[in-house]
Amino acid sequence: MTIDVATGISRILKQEGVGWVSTFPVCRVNNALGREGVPMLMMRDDRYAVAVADAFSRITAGSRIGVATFQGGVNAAGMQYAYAGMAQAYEDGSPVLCITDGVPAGASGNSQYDVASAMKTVSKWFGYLDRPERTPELMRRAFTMLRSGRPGPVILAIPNATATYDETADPYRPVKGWKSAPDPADVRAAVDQLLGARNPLIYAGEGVIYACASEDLKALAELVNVPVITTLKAKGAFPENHPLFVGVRGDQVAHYLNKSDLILAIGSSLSPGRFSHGIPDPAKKTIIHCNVDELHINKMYPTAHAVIGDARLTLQALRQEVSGRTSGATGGAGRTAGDVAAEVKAARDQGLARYRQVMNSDEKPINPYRVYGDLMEVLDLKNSFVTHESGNTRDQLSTVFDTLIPRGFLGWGNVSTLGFSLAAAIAAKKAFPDRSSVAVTGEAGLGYMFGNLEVLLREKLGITVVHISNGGFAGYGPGFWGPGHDPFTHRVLGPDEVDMSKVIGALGFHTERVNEPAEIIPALRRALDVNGSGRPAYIEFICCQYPVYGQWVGRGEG
Ligand SMILES: Cc1ncc(C[n+]2csc(CCOP(=O)(O)OP(=O)(O)O)c2C)c(N)n1
Ligand SMILES: [Mg+2]
Repeated sequence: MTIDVATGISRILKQEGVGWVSTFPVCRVNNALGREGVPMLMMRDDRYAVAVADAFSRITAGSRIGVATFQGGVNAAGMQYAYAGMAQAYEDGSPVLCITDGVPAGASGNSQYDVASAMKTVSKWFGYLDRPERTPELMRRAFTMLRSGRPGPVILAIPNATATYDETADPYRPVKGWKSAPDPADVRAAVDQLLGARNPLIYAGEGVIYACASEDLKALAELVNVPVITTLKAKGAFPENHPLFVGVRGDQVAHYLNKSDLILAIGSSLSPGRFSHGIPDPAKKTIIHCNVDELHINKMYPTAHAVIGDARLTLQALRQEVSGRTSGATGGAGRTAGDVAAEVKAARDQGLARYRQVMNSDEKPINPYRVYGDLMEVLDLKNSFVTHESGNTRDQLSTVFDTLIPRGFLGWGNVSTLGFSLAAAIAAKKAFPDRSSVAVTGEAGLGYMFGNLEVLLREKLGITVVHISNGGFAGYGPGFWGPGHDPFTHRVLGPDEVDMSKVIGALGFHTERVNEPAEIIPALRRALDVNGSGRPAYIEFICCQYPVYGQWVGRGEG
């Protein structure tokens, strides 16, 4: 049967289990999506269209692929605006599918902006559908890239959505996606080193989440009795109430990174200088780098041993190798046992003491840590979603927020594009409608969100935006003063001058403005309650400008 390309793409997306597509008009496949019954979540700008789909892929660990469409072609206004979203997805390694209009045959070189070369800089793979009958082939290839290997965005440009082809000539079958297991010799070498180390540390990255390997990570850590840190993006890959969990950020994490003689990195790129830890004194440590491909091996630090393969298959192989060598006795399988858990607890207690104190603070304006502590009290941490913004909320929450399930908290941002928290909270609501979904932001993130707040009302997305309202941009560094602070670009209108709860309330959100620490919990409860009936909420907490202590270990500028 003869169909057009846009219809073919819509049907293939349905075959691939895509339940909805986020978009900002116009894109020439959109009407076919509508006709074929694929719901569209219409955002209010192209960057957010990409960001919501990107976040959906992240939150579902790639098990459900987020798809975005936006305008491209000769008039690539949408694509140029979407570029920020794609660049972020590329930098963070998110398997999102972006579909856009391609430059039609005969029009190449017409515009100043060259679509193909721009798209290639922000994608794992860029496909250009130059003949209609290649629709199934390019979609197969796209889903192969999305479901196999190192995750990253795939972009498909459609130059002629109305061109037709015979749907029966090359029938589409969904793509499974494939994994690879590591070389057994590399596994043996890694275990030799691991069991011989005095102070090994597991450094877990987001690859653990994409491989659905949290249970395997826990089992390996317990088997070898080794403490665990996770990256910001992997926050929640390891249960944060586990006795071997050191942290994501904070003095105790720095302490363990410094004292370790061996780092077993799994599912992390080990890229320092952004919002992740570098490895101090790398020449004095043995770095075992387990990764899904070779891109990150020997990057920044010399890798002593690489173990290339899927994180789950790698963790299972490491476990099997360790178990095969020992009687399986607990307490360190081949290593001197020591009281690892007691040491971790002491280091955490010491590192977290100053935060635990302010999490109970009655000071006014409210201490932001008090909001985070109360948020933990109100939420069911096994059935909720929280995310941070760029700014202090990232560094503060990643230090203290206890995450008990994978993606109970979404850490994000190798590049931390302001405003992403709203996209993440929307995607979480779409992925897990029964979970409370909360975005915690400062005023800069809020500024990016404004145009898109209408979407929550239109789509009845019951999420809560928590605003740590402190009237300023902290910049990088300790907070609102000292090195890293930018005094000339700090001040914006604060809570004394603008009542954001009135502004956003006028849109139709449930809003509150909270000055009293004792009112934090009741206000959060009311917000989550109205969310239950599909109404979004915004709570403005009038907060003090409170410092962020400590650093990402070995981070560079920016
Ligand atoms: C798109 C984008 N542009 C610039 C930045 C740099 N940046 C990071 S945080 C920040 C200001 C954050 O201020 P606010 O939201 O008030 O949070 P606070 O510093 O008070 O915690 C800026 C400009 C960024 N992360 N993303
Ligand atoms: Mg602020």
